[in-house]
Amino acid sequence: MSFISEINSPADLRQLKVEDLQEVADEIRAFIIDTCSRIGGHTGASLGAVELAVAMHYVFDTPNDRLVWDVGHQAYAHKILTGRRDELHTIKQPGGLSGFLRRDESEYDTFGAGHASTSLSAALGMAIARDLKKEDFHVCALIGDSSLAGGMAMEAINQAGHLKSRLIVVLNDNEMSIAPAVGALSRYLNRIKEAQSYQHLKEEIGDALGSVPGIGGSLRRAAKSFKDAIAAAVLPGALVNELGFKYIGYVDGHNVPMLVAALEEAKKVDDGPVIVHALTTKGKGFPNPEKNYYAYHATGPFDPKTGLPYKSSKAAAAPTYTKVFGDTMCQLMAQDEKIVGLTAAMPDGTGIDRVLEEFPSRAFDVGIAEQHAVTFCAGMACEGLKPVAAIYSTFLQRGFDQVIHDVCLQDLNVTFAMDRAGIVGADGPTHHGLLDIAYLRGYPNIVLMAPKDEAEMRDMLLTAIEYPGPAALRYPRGNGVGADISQEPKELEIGKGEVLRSGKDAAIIAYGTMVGSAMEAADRLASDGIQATVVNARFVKPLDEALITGLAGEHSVIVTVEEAYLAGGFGSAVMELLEEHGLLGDLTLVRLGVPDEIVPHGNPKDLLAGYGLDAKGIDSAVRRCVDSVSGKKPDNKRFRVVR
Ligand SMILES: Cc1ncc(C[n+]2csc(CCOP(=O)(O)OP(=O)(O)O)c2C)c(N)n1
Repeated sequence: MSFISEINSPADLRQLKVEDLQEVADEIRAFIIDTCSRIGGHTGASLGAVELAVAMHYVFDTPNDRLVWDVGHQAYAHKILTGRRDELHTIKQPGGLSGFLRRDESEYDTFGAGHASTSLSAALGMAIARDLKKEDFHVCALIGDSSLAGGMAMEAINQAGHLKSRLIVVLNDNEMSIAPAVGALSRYLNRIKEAQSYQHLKEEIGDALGSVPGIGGSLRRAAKSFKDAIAAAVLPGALVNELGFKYIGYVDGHNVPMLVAALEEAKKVDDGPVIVHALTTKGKGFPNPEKNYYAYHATGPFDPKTGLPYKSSKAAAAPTYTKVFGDTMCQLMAQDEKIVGLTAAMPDGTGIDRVLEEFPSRAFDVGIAEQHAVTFCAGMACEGLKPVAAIYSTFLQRGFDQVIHDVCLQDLNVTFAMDRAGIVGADGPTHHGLLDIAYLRGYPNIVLMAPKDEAEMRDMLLTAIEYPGPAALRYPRGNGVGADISQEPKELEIGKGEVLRSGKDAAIIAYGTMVGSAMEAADRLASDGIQATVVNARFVKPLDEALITGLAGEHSVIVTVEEAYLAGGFGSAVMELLEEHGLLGDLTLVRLGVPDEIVPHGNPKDLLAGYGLDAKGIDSAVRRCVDSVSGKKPDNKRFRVVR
């Protein structure tokens, strides 16, 4: 490591000669492979952007010039170059570096991200602020080819071309999203590449035709005009120039001197936005000859020599919720041809990959386009289909207005399968799915539910599909609890909870993932003579009104538990219901959930325990309330007690 051990900031990098930069990139690549082989991470995405990071920090005077990375998952080389080399081994680890970019982590992280397609809007905002303040620096956004197809990026391109502000966009084109890139834009980018190759060939072909004896001249003229028409249709000019962008490219995105030259050219464009089209290979240098594109995007720990993942020594766990969802979709789609399945660029993450394979005409990957995905489903529902949109809880935030305006307002039969609901772990604040209850609960028509285990998830999926209006189910990342999933899915009665055990001292009403912990807490309490009722709420909308008001009549302590933000969440819904019925008077109501703070990345179990969202935490909350009510110990105000 002759170069990178000496690079503690981009200023150090800029001391080097251009000829040395390829070596710097090679060292960084080796460093990333070594680090990720031990701890995993966004290995492939970051390996593909090493040379881009080196060239950008070399050409631009960072942090004075602003670099904006889209998503930020591919920016490990950027972290290494900006003073975080020695901490890279902590990336995504509890207390360690974020897996994405954060303004509070480094002055070089000019804009925080984690969700896709935001970079162009943010960069354009910075460029306009610069112009208004009459300052002078470059703003350069790096965006992947799939994120470029996201609605926000398209909207930003539209405005950037119109404003004519100085802005540099580097397109990191690897023809990949997490899965292979989809959509017409991706085809268009390929056609640009083909057209450019054609430009190089054109003269040669023309010469060859011209040499045909007798008719060569006219053949050549005809071919030239025909081919020029094709070229005009596909060269970047047709889209990019018309929209006010200059175009530089394409360039080999793994050739640092070439990238440096292209970016230097881009810096000279002072009358509007310019796009530098760099071709890269995702997972460049990854030590596995077998191309596995999912593994290339992000990996767990792997053998740095073979690239093969280390085998887990853990006993075979229950299947993941994701897998059970995908399998159940296939089962239900085989029985009902009106059901269609959809993902927004997360086929493997949502289990829709199997659906795409088995039902290619009734399954869609729309790309990074959650807003479109929701309204696309609404349209299909208008025509009598039963669309199921499998979108992570955090990414459905993008489609909020579409859920409200296009689906709920029109009471359409669309099912939202929200994977990764709750605390997701290493991906952290941008990816935790803690808000969906709050953002979906406030509008009429939608049914909201959460299963206690993977078997109930199958029932809920069928229930949601058969419900004639909008319905959403939330379920967590990771393995199920090992429930028996051999039974056929059955429809559940909408708005009916399930009493799992009865006790006189307190009632614990749990939603989704928290049901298991509530049952465990009840066992612990029972061993000390405290008898708790445990309810699996199943639905937050509509709530089981009869059951919950009944519980309030029979218990002086009610504890609600949810893996979500408290504000606007499940407990709030229960509190509102009790308030409407005038039942809060003598009741001690405690809501357990996530308080009003940013939840960091970390081990989900530990994070949940920290918020008292495990058996121990629920046990101690109930115990304190029961003691306080019985006058044994005064309440210490740790809980929000409503009297
Ligand atoms: C709104 C949103 N939807 C989905 C994702 C999940 N996601 C993270 S990276 C990624 C692929 C991005 O592809 P591209 O922009 O081409 O960059 P690459 O990873 O190929 O460098 C996806 C779909 C996300 N981060 N944000």
